Formats: sequence, C-alpha cells, structure tokens
Amino acid sequence: LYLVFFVMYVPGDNERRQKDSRYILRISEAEENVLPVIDKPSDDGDKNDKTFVGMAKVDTEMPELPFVDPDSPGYMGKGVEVVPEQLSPAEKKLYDEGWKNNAFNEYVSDMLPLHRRLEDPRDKACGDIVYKNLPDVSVIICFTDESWSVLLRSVHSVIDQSPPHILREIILVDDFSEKDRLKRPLDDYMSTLPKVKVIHAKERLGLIRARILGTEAAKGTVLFFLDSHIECAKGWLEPVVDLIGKNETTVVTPVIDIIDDTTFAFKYAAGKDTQVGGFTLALGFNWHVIPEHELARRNYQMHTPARSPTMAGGLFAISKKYFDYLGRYDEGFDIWGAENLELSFKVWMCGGTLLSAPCSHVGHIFRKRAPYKSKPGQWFQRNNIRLAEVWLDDYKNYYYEKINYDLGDFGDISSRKALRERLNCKSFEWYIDNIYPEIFIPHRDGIAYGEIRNKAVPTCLEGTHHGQNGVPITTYSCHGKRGNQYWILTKNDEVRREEICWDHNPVNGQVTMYECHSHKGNQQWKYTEFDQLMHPGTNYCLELMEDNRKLEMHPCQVKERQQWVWFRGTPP
Ligand code: LR7
Ligand code: MN
Repeated sequence: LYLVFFVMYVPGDNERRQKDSRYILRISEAEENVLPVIDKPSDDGDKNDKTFVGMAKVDTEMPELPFVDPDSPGYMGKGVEVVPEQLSPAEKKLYDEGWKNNAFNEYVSDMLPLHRRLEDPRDKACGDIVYKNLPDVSVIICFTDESWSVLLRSVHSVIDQSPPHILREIILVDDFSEKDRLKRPLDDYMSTLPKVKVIHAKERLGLIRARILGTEAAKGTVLFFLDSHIECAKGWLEPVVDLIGKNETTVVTPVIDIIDDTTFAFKYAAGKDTQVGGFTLALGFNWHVIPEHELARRNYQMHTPARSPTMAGGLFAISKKYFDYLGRYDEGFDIWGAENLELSFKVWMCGGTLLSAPCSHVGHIFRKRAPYKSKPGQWFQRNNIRLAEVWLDDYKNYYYEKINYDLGDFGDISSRKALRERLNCKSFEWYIDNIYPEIFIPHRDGIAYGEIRNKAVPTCLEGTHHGQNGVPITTYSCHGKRGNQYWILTKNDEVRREEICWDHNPVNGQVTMYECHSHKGNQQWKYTEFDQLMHPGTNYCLELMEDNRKLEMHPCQVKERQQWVWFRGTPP
C-alpha cells in the first residue's frame, strides 16, 4: 500500500505590501573549507550497537511538566470536534477568521492547553535504547505570521520534551510578521522562558534566509530546525542527536506525524515502519515506503534508522559544523521551497548520510494552502532552476522540459557551482544509481510511450489526477498534444505518467489514476503481442464499448476493441 499523507503545495503569489525599511542581511562566510572530523565511516544504524540496556535513562532527566487537566480538550492528542453551525455569531466569526488566517483550525488550537499531553507513539524497542552521544542542540524555528497558540505550543513542546542538558537554546526567527502580537507581546512572553531567543528580521527574508539568520546566532553543536506548527512527542530529541553525536556527517529527520488541521488530533504514523523521502524529476518531493533492500539492511527492525534519499525539509537536525561545511543553503532561494532537495542532494553527493530516525516523533500541521503573505513572481520556479543548474547535471533537462525551458533570470549561481567543485561532490547520476534507484526515469524505465489509440475507432485514452486518487481513465478524440493523453509503459509493468499509474479495481472493474506504488498488483499491466492492455492479475483486457466511449475490463480476446496502438520504444 502506498501511503500518501499529504500533498505538497506552492504558496500562492499573494500581493506583497512593500515596506521601506531596508535591512541588509549579513551572513558571515561559513567555515567552508574546514572538513568536519569524521571519526569512523558512516554509521547507518544501531545494527551493531551494543548500547541497548534495560531502562530508558532519559526519563529521569526530563523537566518537570506542569499539571494538565485530563479533562482538557485535546488531552493525549485526541481531536476536538467543533460544529461551526452551533456557535454563536461572534464565535462563528472567530472560527472563520482562524481558518482564513492560518489555513488550519486556530479556533480549536486556542481551546487546547499550551502544554498538551500526547501518547507515547514509539515502537516498544525505542524505550529501551540508551543514547550516549548527546552534544548540545540549538532548536531553530522560523515563522511568519504564525498563530499565537500554535507557535507557543510548539515552543513549549520542545522545552517539555527535551532533556535540559541537551537543549541549549531555542531560536525563534520572526520572518517579518505583520501581526502585532508577534512583536512586543511575543518578546515579553518568551523572555519568561530562559532558553528562548527571538530574532525579528527587518525585512521579509523567506524561510531559507531566515534559517540562515537563525544559524548565525546559534551556539549549539547541533542545529535542529523545526516548523512553527509542530508538537514534539516523548523522546523526540535523543535518537536524532545521538546519530549526529556518533558521526558529524549524518543528517537526521524525525518521523513526521500528522496534527489534523481541523481537530488537532495527533495522528501517529505508528504501527507501520517509517517512511522515507523521494522526489520526481519535476522536482516535487514525495514519500515512499522503505524499499526492500533498505529493510534488509536494517535487519527488518523498525526502530533502526533508515536511509532516506531526501527530506521533506522542515524538521531535521544537522551538526552546525557540517551545515557550514556544506555551504548551508543557497541564499538565492526566496520565500519557500527547493532547499530541502538542495540539502538532501548535497548531503549524499558530498559524502554524508541522510537518515530517518524511527524512534523520534514530531507532529506537524499539514495545510492545504499557505496562509501567509508571499511575493509576486515565480520565486518557487526560480529556486528550482537554481537547484537544477547546480546539482542535477544533465538531469536538469527533465525539469526544464516541464517548464518549457522558460528559465528567465535565475541570478548568479557561480558561487554555488564553486562550492560543489570545492567539496568534490559526486555526480547526480551517482546519486540516482546509488541512493535513489527507485526514481522513475522515462528514458531508463520506459518501453512504450505516447498516445494510446484504439484500433477500431480513432479515440485515445486519457486521464487526469490533480491530487485525487481513483479518477477513472476515459476516452477522447486524439489530440496529439501529449498532456493527459501521454502514457509510458515501464519495465516494471506500469502504465504511468510521472508519479501516477493505472490502477485496476477488481471490484468495480474500473481503471483509475492512482499514485504509483511500484508493487505491481492492481498496477501491473502487460502490453501484449496482440496490442492488448492486459492486467495479469485477472487476465482481463481493456475494451472500448459499443458506444465508442465507455471502457471496461473483459476477458482478453483478440478483437479490435481490445487492441490499442501504442509506440513501442524508449521515450526520448
Ligand atoms: O517566507 C516564509 N518565511 C517563513 O518563515 C515562508 C515560510 N516561513 C515559515 C513558516 O511560518 C513555517 O514555519 O517556514 C515554515 C515552513 O513553511 P510552511 O509550513 O508554510 O511549509 P510546509 O510545511 O508546506 O513546507 C515544507 O517544505 C518547505 C519547503 O521550503 C520547508 O522545507 C518546510 O519546512 C517544509 N515542512 C516540512 O517538511 C514539514 C513536513 C511537511 C512535509 C512533507
Ligand atoms: Mn509546515
């Protein structure tokens, strides 16, 4: 089963109110040429680790938690249902504004305690591990116009769930928020918390430069970046920091659980193994179940850290020294996006390791849109072009094709190219072959491509997905314009376009568009010697019905309505 639990989105290009206060961001030269100390070859897990002992030592070193009433809303991560129709007009107004300003249910967040209690989500084996390599940590949280209660709960959850001797400081970087409450009132509130520092940017930096600003101020050995709408679960910190303590070139993400945007229920990704990050050549991030070779490398132990080709970007830890060594982020990245792939590629291509730590859990509120102000212009595409130019070698052309080679002015990237040169990083092809062989590459994996035309009637198969699994494929007059009539048959027996595959539902006989899961089953197809589109699991073939429009799956027969013309060959 392919688990899709969110859809990445691009924040809208909301109009940006110009402010005239000028602020020059000073980013001192990172210690670029200092190679971190690598004591031993990359340590990918606890396979040979002998530090398993009886009790979770961490429990005894935790801060004392304030009393939380078990009757309080959201207790133990439960969700809170509010029926807006039952609210008074004044309350309903608050409810609506909460959604509008945050793209999540702030009204419910305001009902929950700031120190809400959560279940312990971890695999049982996690509680028995004693972590010994624990350098101190600077947590860096960047935000722009975050919800007050959500931000405060994020900060408190960090403090409440972190052993004080590891947590050195929390740095809040306010990326030029407009809400007044996030100015003086926030400073006043945070000044009561000894480890918390607030930095206000003097102009809108965007997430990426805001993180660099936070890094400049950080004193800890390890930087742990978090989004500003999260809740840390019990034991979140040690499994991550320990891996970095053992090896400075290891970069680590926690498991990202879901805080429901409507009820604030904390939904653990528990029970299953952790997921790892992938991406498409169109430069979109996606999640994957861990591939078989990695399951085997981990001895099928769910609590062992898993190698991850990429990270989602918001929640991860890295040694400060190593972050500097890797040239942090491209400071030409604006607002949001691309930095997660940049760092992921860099880590692997330049000698490090990216791991997901199954014993570390942090919840994140996944939203369907970005509520904050943005900037006009194609900044997201520009970020991706900079990324592609520097790191993708010839693979960049897949992305460029996608954007019709509309590169525009993407700025100067010479210093980023020089960085890659200086660090002597491996090629993107090496990365694909060794770290992410599962990626779909048309010219490598395709064996038939183009439109699929029926033999009896000149009609073509078409399908759309738009983030919605289960939309049936249909027929339409052939338009010859690729788009939703372009299909690729893969060596892995899929019929796909990018990350979307034909999926045969044996219950209702429909063929629908579904995210590819690469496990054959309902997504396995054969293009037979008689040009039929056959699903081997049922031995049924796709047939055009008498009305010349409807499609059905029927026992295979050699007849024109079951025959489809498709170009056999490798896509360009
Ligand atoms: O201009 C900005 N300035 C900011 O400070 C824009 C955003 N931000 C802050 C914002 O307030 C938030 O705390 O940056 C953080 C991330 O922005 P979100 O929450 O709007 O984005 P997201 O959760 O969809 O973003 C994911 O991808 C981003 C790509 O740049 C970042 O890497 C985010 O950190 C990342 N979030 C996660 O990985 C959490 C899990 C989501 C997934 C998958
Ligand atoms: Mn986020």
